[in-house]
Amino acid sequence: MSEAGGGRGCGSSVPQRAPWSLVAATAAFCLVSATSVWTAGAAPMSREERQKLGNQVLEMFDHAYGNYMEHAYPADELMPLTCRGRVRGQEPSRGDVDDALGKFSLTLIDSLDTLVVLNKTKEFEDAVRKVLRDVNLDNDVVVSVFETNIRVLGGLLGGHSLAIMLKEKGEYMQWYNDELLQMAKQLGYKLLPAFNTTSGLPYPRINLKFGIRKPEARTGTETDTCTACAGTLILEFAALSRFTGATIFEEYARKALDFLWEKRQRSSNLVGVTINIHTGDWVRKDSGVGAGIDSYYEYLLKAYVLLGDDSFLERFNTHYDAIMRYISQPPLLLDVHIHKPMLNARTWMDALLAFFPGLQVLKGDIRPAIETHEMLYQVIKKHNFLPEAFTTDFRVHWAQHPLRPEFAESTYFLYKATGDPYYLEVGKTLIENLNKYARVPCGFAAMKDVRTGSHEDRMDSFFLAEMFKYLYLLFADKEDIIFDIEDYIFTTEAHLLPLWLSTTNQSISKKNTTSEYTELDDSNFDWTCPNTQILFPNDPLYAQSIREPLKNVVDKSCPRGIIRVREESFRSGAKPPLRARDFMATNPEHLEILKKMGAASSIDAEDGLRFMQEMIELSSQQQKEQQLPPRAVQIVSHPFFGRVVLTAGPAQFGLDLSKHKETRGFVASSKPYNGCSELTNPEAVMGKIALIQRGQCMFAEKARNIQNAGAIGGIVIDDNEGSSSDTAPLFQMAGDGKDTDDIKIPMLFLFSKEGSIILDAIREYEEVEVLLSDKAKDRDPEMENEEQPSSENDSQSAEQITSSSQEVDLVDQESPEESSLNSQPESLSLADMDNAASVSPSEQISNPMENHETTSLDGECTDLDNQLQEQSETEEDSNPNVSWGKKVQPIDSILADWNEDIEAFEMMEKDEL
Ligand code: DMJ
Repeated sequence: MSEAGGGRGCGSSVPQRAPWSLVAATAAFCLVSATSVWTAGAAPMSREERQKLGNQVLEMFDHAYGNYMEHAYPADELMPLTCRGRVRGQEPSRGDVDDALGKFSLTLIDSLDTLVVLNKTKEFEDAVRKVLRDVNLDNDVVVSVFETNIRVLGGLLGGHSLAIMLKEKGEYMQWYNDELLQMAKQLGYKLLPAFNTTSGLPYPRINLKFGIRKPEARTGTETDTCTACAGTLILEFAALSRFTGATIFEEYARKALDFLWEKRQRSSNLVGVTINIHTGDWVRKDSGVGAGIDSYYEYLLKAYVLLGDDSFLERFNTHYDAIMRYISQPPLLLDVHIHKPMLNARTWMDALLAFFPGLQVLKGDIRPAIETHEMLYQVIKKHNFLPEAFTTDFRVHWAQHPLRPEFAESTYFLYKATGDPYYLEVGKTLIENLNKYARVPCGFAAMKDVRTGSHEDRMDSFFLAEMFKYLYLLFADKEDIIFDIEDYIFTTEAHLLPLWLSTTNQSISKKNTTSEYTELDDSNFDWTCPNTQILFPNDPLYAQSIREPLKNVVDKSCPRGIIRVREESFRSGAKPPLRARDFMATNPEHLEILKKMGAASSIDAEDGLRFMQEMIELSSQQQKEQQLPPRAVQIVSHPFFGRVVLTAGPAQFGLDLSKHKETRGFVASSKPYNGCSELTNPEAVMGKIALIQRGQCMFAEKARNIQNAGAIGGIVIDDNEGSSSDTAPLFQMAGDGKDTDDIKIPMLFLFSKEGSIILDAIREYEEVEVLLSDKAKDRDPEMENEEQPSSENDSQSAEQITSSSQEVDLVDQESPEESSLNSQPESLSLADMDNAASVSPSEQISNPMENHETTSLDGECTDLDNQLQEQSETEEDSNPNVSWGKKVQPIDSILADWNEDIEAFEMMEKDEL
């Protein structure tokens, strides 16, 4: 494998072709790729086994891509549960997530270079022809500038990069004449009006047809954008400029980056999550490496690799130093305040930060990469996937998982850097989990709730752009790929850009930029690469020794306070500060402490700030924990075999599925369908699970009627057409205000969209069997034994592959926290109150304010926690930037700070990733 080459201090002078031409985005830019030197630790994986896994990835890609092309194309995305295309405007809006959809066959464009990496050259050629024939970039639709850049512009450029590579090889794409590049240029010009701000930061959204200014544009009034949104353009825009010679794109992207750099918080060198595009003021002053900022950092380092411009590396190193000083609390990465970087801003982490270990590998900082990756892997082992957000004590904070690729990306980079076969085993687990829990007959479905295993009718384009690439490359040998992957760099969407661009059309570099990098003292910057002999000092067990102490980090972790605790005052005998979780409004001593906070000294002010933050976090955590634990309706009969899991709401009466075993049975529609009177078809529902339509009488009445007819359970389907758990909050079906003890059968509620999946299945297959439970069960042989031996299509052959890969016992893997969660009285979250008001009086829902319980935060502390605690003490003691806490602030400014922080917290709670 190749060595890092080029650049300052990395062993050789600037090479002829590209500063990092041997670096390869596929391996650590500063590391010798170590795949061949590994001799001990995790058992090596044979070539045969790696090939088998690589083939499995190919088959999975075919299943995802084939179903998209067959059932969704030319729509932007596949809806894998209903097996059709997602067309914006035809489905209920999902908010910001829909801004990626521009009616431009997003998944096809995002998949282009994946086809070549996976050696599907013929399919690539067909796909390029389809893009050129069918895709229209001039639709009257408002799209996200960031998403359009990374997925569509990046997809077209990645496609072009590999098209010219193939053409040069002389076999495929001989007809190709830069058509994808022309489309990319057209799109680039469409995005440029977004940069028409005094700051040079782009508007977050643009209308593809009307731009920003025109009244028809329906956009252009936004004032804020996220840092990643403004700072993740340089690779695509510079590539476009260098491919075409049109310098304007690179100039605009550089200007936006320069502005962000200017606006960094000068004492911490951190950036906030959102910024005002006109004034440059930070709107959200919390700072992490995940949602909202992530790829800004990624693009600084990769811009240096691709463009060879030192200023990007200087900036990256400055930020990286700040990240490692404040945000990195190994193995955690926790958001902090940019002005008060020793204050953690959250008690949870988001799934997007899983890319960071991969970036650390590219930087050459392997130890923390191994640590964070291992922590994330432990979370995955607990929940099968990385939940969108999880707390510092590793409980689920947001339970969705839209098949994000970041963890696979980091796994790949770590494998390339360490050669440790452990990472191959990690990849194997990812493959198994995808097949076991996310695979559905028509593609792969996002997880709606990793705790119940329920699905969402969603397969994002990044799943094809990134996940399959990284998984395939993880198991591939050099000869398995038809070109040298190390000649390219991965964009944040894993699109490939050739490193030779660094020496093409260079004249625009630094033109019109305001970079101040020359003024910086670069004595702290890493200009040299870590020596792998020191990192792995003849010790192939190096990576393992870093992982070992973290093996039980998730299971045995202790809750961590949201603010690193100021320990020195305890040591000097002072009373420990009042913590929000201990506060009692009836305790006069507590009230006295509260009064003092913020008034007397900076220490009290610090306690006050912590207390307020904790209160907000605690209350939000409590709300979350009391949110309704959803139930699952799992279709277990052919051809679903347990693969489709629908999110259902429970009832306040009847059999409680969280306490009892699941109920399994065939479904039958009741007559009358509303179930409001004695059933006229008792013979049809006897011993089955009755389907009843919502409305016209109380839920309990429906339940009694179907129970009297002999049903063993009931599913109420919403009569409000188009409703879905994707867009409406779940609620629990209330009783009728009387004694409902007579109702013994389980009752679940499905919104109309989920209900129609069952009704469609009945129409197609007649006999449909479902499992009602609180958590989807792993497929068991019983679910499988009806499977057709002769596979007629991709999905069936795919089922066979997965069924042979693992059969798992029906073990309930519920964690103690989850079981306490599930056993809590069910109630709506406060956020659901508005919606509750619209529920008809006959179908009341429970009062969220009743049964308000606090989940215990106590837990057994591990050595690691103590170590972490000690580490934070040390950091704080030695950190020169903690001086903010040592000044006495006037009360007004403290209160203003409090308000600012409270607002920031409130906004964070509303976050969408
Ligand atoms: C991708 O679209 C890109 O990786 C982006 O930078 C953020 N994450 C999504 C996938 O999770």
